[in-house]
Amino acid sequence: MDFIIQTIRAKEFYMSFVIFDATAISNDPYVTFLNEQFPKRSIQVWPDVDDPENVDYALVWKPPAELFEKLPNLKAVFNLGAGVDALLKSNVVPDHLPIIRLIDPILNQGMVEYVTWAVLRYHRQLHHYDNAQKRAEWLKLSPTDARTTRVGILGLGELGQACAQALCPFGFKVMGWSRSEKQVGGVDSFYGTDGLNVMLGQCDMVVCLLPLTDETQGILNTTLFSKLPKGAKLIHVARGGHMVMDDVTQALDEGRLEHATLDVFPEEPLRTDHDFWAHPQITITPHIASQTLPSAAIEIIADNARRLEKGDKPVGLVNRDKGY
Ligand code: NDP
Ligand code: OXD
Repeated sequence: MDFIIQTIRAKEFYMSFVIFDATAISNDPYVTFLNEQFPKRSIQVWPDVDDPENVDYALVWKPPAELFEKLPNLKAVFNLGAGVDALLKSNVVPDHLPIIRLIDPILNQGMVEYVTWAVLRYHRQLHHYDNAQKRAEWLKLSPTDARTTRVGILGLGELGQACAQALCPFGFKVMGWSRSEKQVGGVDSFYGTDGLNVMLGQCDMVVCLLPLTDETQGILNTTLFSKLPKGAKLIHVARGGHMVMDDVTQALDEGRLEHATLDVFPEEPLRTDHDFWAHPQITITPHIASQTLPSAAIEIIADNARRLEKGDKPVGLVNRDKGY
């Protein structure tokens, strides 16, 4: 046993990491927390890499192709976020390398906070009170009943399930749609095309938490909106590519959608002259529904790196065929 532990420690001693987050203000926090986890190991920030042949693990968000061309002996790639659509689409990661996405309770918590805020805001009609305040109008609306308010979540994975479970205690009727059937306490599970149609017909609010894949690209379109009860609300926190923007505008104009809370857009940042910014029935946030927290992410990645060194399966291994 001592020998095994010593072998693992010895292997860890040689573990070497490269970090690159294209959107981070600074990669320093990742370096600091990784150093705490693996003191004295080689931790470098791309492109300043002294010994490219010896790098074992890359921690990346939107990396350049060159990174993979110049690091020939990588053992695995850690995605510094939950969604791997950009990484898979860029096709830069060699086929033989495992990609591990971020499954992190702190990321779940961030999404739970955002989705709960958006659902409660609609439930308590605060979007109407926000607009009334702008008109200096003392508007008093009839109260709504959580027990008759139905929330449907597209994507009942890590984030979708966490949000569904957080909404149940408020008394909402919570439903979720996924590829496979789920057993989540208090949540009605729907799957397949038929399941989607049945669920949509009952959604006063629909939350999108699907991964962006060939199958889900453009799913938030006129066809989907036409299946919702009139006046439904949309909370979109997945990826911009799910949403057909003109169809959102049309659904709002026709009253199919009453309001939309949008965190993600096909082109980010959203153009400053885009109509959505001033639309009275749209709330915009700049892709912040849940952001990777370096301290938390590094704990998860370090645990996974140790698993890989021991020959164990990491948590969050991406299925490239499925695209998530
Ligand atoms: P998961 O992979 O854990 O869950 C994805 C869910 O979507 C699963 O339930 C899966 O079904 C379902 N699904 C996938 N494809 C289909 C399909 N064709 N039909 C029906 N259901 C489908 O992902 P996460 O919950 O971790 O993350 C979801 C997405 O959230 C990420 O991909 C990312 O785009 C987005 N995100 C956005 C953030 C933001 O700040 N706005 C932050 C973090 C993530 P099954 O379980 O049956 O496979
Ligand atoms: C993610 C994101 O996928 O921040 O983690 O969008």
